Amino acid sequence: MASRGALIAIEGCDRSGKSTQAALLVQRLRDAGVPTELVKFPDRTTVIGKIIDRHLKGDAELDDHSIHLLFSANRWGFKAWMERQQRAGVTLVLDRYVHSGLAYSMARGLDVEWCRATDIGLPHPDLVIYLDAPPTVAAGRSGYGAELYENVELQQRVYNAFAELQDASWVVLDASLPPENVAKDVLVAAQRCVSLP
Ligand code: DGP
Repeated sequence: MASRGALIAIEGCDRSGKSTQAALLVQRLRDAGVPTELVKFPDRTTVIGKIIDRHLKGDAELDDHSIHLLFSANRWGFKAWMERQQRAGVTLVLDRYVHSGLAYSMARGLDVEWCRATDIGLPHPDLVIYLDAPPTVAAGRSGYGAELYENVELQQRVYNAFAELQDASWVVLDASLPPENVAKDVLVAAQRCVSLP
């Protein structure tokens, strides 16, 4: 029987380089023969994900508690699939996960314990890699400002919330460095829970 696949969450503020790093990590693990899948949250293709997408594009106004619940529900929609993959020995690299759910809702002023409750029961990440990019660095990157939460004031609050959520188990990387350097450190960190041949 295959040994259980790992769950690696890559977290950070908008434009901190998560999607680039998540894709690179998936590629490097696959190249090393580790069965790996990428999961991006929010997944905008599901029924709930489509509502989230409209909200982020300013096309569907939802209050902060409702949107928090929808982001959480979007993750719940993948619980059974994630568990099946892990049981089959597939490692999952998550581009955002439950800590994004907390940080963005905290930044909008919601109670952290209320927010945490909605994700209780989802699979726990084996590793959280946090890409630390101060909002002023991220704001200079291409495409910034296209969606609802992409403004420096809110991103500063998200950044502060991530700082509050961090614990000693997180691997915190300086995301203002060139992507190749960050990628090397991401791969080293991943080896805490994935053994490479
Ligand atoms: P992304 O597709 O990774 O750029 O995420 C879209 C936006 O949604 C981004 O501004 C971060 C925000 N976001 C991601 N996950 C969550 C979540 O679980 N809760 C809330 N409130 N916002 C989230």
